[in-house]
Amino acid sequence: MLDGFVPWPDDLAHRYRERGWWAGRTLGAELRGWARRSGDRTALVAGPERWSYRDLDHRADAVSARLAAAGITRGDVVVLQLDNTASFVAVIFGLFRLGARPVVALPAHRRSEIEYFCTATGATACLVPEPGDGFDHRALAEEVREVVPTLRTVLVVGGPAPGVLDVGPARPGEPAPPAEIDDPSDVALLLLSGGTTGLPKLVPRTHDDWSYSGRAMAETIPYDASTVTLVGLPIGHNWTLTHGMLATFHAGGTLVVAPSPDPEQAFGLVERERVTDTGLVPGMAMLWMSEAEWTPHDLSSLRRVAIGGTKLAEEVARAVEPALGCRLQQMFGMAEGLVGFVRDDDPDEMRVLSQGRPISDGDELRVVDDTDRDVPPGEPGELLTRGPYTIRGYFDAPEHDVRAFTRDGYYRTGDLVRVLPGGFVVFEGRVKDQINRGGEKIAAEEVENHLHAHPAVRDVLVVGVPDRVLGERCCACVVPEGPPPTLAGIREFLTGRGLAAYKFPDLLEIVEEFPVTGLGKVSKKLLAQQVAAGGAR
Ligand code: J2J
Repeated sequence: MLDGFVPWPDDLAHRYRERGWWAGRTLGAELRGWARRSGDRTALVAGPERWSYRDLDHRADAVSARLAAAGITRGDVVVLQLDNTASFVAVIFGLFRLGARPVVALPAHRRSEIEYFCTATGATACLVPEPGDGFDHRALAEEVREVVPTLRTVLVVGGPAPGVLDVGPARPGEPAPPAEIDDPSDVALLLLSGGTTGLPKLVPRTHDDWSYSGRAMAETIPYDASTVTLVGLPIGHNWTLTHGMLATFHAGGTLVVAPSPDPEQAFGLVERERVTDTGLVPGMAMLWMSEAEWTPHDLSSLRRVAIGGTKLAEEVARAVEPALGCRLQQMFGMAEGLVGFVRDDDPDEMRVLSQGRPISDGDELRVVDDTDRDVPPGEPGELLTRGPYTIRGYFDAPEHDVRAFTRDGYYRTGDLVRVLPGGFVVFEGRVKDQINRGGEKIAAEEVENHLHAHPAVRDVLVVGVPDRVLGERCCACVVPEGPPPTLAGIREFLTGRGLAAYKFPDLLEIVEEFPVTGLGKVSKKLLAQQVAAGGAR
């Protein structure tokens, strides 16, 4: 078992197994089962690659053997920073088989994040993409290796070439893969939390619980062997990995991986592969809707478009079905676990107004006020949740867990919601110190900590500003020290600090001081309101 993992209490674990939610199979074993069941069917399409379930199964074994030959062993933590490719899928299943746990990083992450993931977990290896998107991930990982003693191995993932981790099937004479791990209650991978603190927290997910989340999605949406899902958002997000990859494989469908969800890339694939399902953040859904009007591509295979990650405005929600000619599937979720969506046959008003209902009978939801008392039904409050695929603690973060979980194990989501009759959840806002920029989550404190080191910054607060397309943009409100910094200067400074660019402020407000509440406490809420109203000066 991974040190720093908080298991479910025995009685609940027992219940989850008894109900069949935890199937008792590792993800490596699941893949073997899928290959037995759907061997020749197409599991995966990505760029020039088109793999059957059997191909994927063989490649996962070959990758497991090659990782072992490169010195990566069971129990190791490995930072996986790959883009949307077939290789990603072969490698993650290779790691599952080997029992090495990936920290699923995003290609956008830079030194600040990668170094932290390695240090926090004692990672022994970084797996990076071949150069191609104008950034040298290998050089970055090598830099990190200089300063993180546990990090022994940096491997580029790609084709058969010296020093590159090949994802092709085993060649004659190659060593057999090591024995496969067989404990489904162990941690399979570490996802990244949206974060509310200076350093992002890691989310340990077990084979049992994570696999179940994908299976529960496949069963409730429902997906079947005719399902063809398209993943265009970064594949390293829990959403794309579960609603896209795992749920599709559980159903025996086909996963199509696109480099981006942009209509220019995606529409041709929808037509060619007869895509039935995809997931989009609201801003991208709006782009799909406007491009769908004149595209020469045939989108008629689409059955539903799942939209989530950040709140979908009601007027956009109402326009989705006429514009795209398929079902709107509002969806919510979190790397920590709980996922919900509206079903195809839910009442129209709920499909438009709510973000859906949980996928499992095992999901327990409470809505509470700021003293942790349940609010009356239908009233807004903070959403707390626990269940068969919601973590009981972050990785190695006992002090943070005291705040992030209740004593009886509910995760405090930081989301303000109302739960309507029928269990439909409506997202109303947030109590957590986070900016949701088009579905990408930014912990304000993380950016503030970096900006505190800027010589022209005496004090800084980072707040979200409403935005029609992204939902929110990121605004740095700076009390300057001497001549005020510029936005370009701040962004350059953060580049130098090795922060991922999606966290950079979009806006800069120079202020003399921050607004305070009646009790004299600095108020981010007031500051955000002032900025939104057209300036905080
Ligand atoms: C408002 N806020 C939402 C929605 C998520 C499926 C779907 C999404 C995620 C995800 C995921 C929202 N309306 N429809 O992991 O499996 C905000 C909430 C939530 C946070 C989690 C999945 N859907 N959110 O977005 O870990 O604030 O997961 O707590 O990135 O996104 O973010 P993340």
